[in-house]
Amino acid sequence: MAEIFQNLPKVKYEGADSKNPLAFKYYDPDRVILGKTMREHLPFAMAWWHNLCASGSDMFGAGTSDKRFGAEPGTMEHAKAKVDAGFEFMQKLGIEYFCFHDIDLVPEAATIQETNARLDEITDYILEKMKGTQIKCLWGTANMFSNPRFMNGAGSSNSVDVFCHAAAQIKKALDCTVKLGGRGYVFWGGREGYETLLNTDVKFEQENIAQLMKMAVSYGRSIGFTGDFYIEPKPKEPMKHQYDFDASTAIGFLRQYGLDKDFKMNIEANHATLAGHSFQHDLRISAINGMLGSVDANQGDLLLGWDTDEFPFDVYETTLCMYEILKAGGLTGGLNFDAKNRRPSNTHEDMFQAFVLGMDSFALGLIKAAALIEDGRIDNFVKERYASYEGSDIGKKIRAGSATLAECAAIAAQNGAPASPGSGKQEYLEAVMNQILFGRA
Ligand code: XUL
Ligand code: CO
Repeated sequence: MAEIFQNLPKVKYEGADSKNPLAFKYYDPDRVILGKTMREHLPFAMAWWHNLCASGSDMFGAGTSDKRFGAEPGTMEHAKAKVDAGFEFMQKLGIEYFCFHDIDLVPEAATIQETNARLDEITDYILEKMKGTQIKCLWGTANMFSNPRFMNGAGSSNSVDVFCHAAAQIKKALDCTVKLGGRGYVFWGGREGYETLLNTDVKFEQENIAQLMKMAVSYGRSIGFTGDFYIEPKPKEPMKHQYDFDASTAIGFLRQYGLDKDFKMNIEANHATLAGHSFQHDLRISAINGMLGSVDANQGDLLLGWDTDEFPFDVYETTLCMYEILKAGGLTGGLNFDAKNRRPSNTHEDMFQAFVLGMDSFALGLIKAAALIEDGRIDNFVKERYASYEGSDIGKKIRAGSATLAECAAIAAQNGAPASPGSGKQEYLEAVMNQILFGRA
């Protein structure tokens, strides 16, 4: 097999003093942090779509980067060249997982049968490539948003024919995910929403989305899929309003329709910020509900109102993300770089450097999150902040769910005006964060 990324070496850990742009400064896969190796803490994944398919085109101009990998786009030869490129890329970066949509793998054909035959061929090819490597599938999904048939949604479409087409795609994408040993299966409802309520029956649409998910669970389990299904919340873009607005909304939806045992969240940083939350917020909401499954690890630009899918460089954010993940006991999924190079960063070397940046940002975030936990000042402060509950009989009863309103009222009357609940000490805690992050200057 001819080398595709010639002159781009295997990326190694060289340490924080290295100035080699193609070396890791912080990601040292075998380094042990809080009892596990960095490799175990950080199951990094490559997104097939951004890394191997997207050439940087936008609504104002054509692509700027060459993703032909020596073959003509739109052919099966190109589909295989992308597999070759992807595997060489992952092996050179030491990435152990990949994520895909059905039509990232092969060009869609005129009929379902023909597209499925192409998917059979390419997944055979991928399976062959996986042999003798550490590379595994993190999750698969069906693209139910690009083709014009999905203009009014997939599960939420007004057309039953479109609904059935979506079902066919999910069925095959699940087959492919199971064949490749995927840990998870994602639903991102890009077109599951509305532009105007004037033409939309929200209840009808949400019930249909739930039905489609139930069918997927029942089919997936019938073919031996034991992993998690994920909802990836996003509030808007491409639709004006998307039903899976944020983690809270998606969790409520799953519970309403009895899907919460089979589904978890796939939280994407830039989706959380589009919903007006921090990344940490949606991670925390998922974790406290036992539904933090996987993460799409990217970063948005808060000056822009859309999904920029940047490679993460903000270590404050990666630290808070890894803090949530460590506190939740780790991920059953992984950290998928649903991220793309900026359009002017258009060389193959830029693809490598983007992953070096992303992986190092998360490695540093992990190191710093572990340091925050070991330092203990933040945890102790939070524990102390709620101590009045543990420290009183009525507090214990409230926590146990056995107190009544009348009892609380009697205690309030007996105690008189409450003492100050105490300072929130936000500035002190932010200073602790900075001290842990930057240490000695
Ligand atoms: C879109 C997005 C998707 C999902 C998979 O914003 O994040 O790429 O991750 O469909
Ligand atoms: Co995503």
